[in-house]
Amino acid sequence: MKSKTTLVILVWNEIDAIKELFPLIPLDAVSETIVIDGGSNDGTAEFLKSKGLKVYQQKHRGRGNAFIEGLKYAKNDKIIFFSGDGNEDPKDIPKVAYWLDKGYDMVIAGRFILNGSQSDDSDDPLRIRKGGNILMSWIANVIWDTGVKDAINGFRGFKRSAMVQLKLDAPKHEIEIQSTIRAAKLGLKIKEIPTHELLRMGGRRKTTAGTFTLAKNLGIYMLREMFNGKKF
Ligand SMILES: Nc1nc2c(ncn2[C@@H]2O[C@H](COP(=O)(O)OP(=O)(O)OP(=O)(O)O)[C@@H](O)[C@H]2O)c(=O)[nH]1
Ligand SMILES: [Mg+2]
Repeated sequence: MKSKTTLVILVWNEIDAIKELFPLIPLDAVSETIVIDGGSNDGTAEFLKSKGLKVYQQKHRGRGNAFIEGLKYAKNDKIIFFSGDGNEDPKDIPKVAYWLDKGYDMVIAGRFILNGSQSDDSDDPLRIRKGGNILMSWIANVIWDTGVKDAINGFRGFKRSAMVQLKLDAPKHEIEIQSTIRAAKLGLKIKEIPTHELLRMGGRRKTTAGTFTLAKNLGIYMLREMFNGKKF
């Protein structure tokens, strides 16, 4: 059954991945699919437009801003964010929609629940990003009782009213942990479902920051959440 949900596909120069991924996305599981494009110049936007999708050009740069702008353009009261790089399993989109339909405020596709579940570290020379993600998620759970094993994965859905309450303002990759922490602070209903992160289907990682810089930036956002309480 079609869920009254908007699927927001986030892309920035993902032509190789999106050509392979697009046929696998279950568009008929949701009632609207839109694209937030971060300024592609490799034909990604044109390809998706040719498939009949509405493509919005991002006004402000950064993956966090793509989430924030996606919320504005989505027409439904439930919204799922999905990356167009092949890392996220499109088969899990209907599962996220299912739990949103069940009334959850935020549904996270978590990479660290299933045995053997992985996060794609293939572009991380030290292969430590998965460990870092698990550690950051554990810390967030200890401090804010998030109840989730993966506070960081971007593949997630929100009830619109819940996402609005979170007043998200992280411009880059810190948006996910900010949303998890704030949802926990507000006592929102969070569901984590198991997913397998797949390997990128092509192209390159968009963050130029290395693993340590990313970890530092996440840390800064976590510190900020320690001091702001519920005032955001
Ligand atoms: N619209 C938009 N999409 C972005 C932006 N930055 C990254 N993305 C997309 O978000 C998804 C994830 O970006 P990545 O840079 O691969 O980040 P990541 O998934 O954390 O990194 P990996 O673990 O290496 O895959 C991809 O589909 C990107 O094209 C942005 O500024 N705007
Ligand atoms: Mg990725």
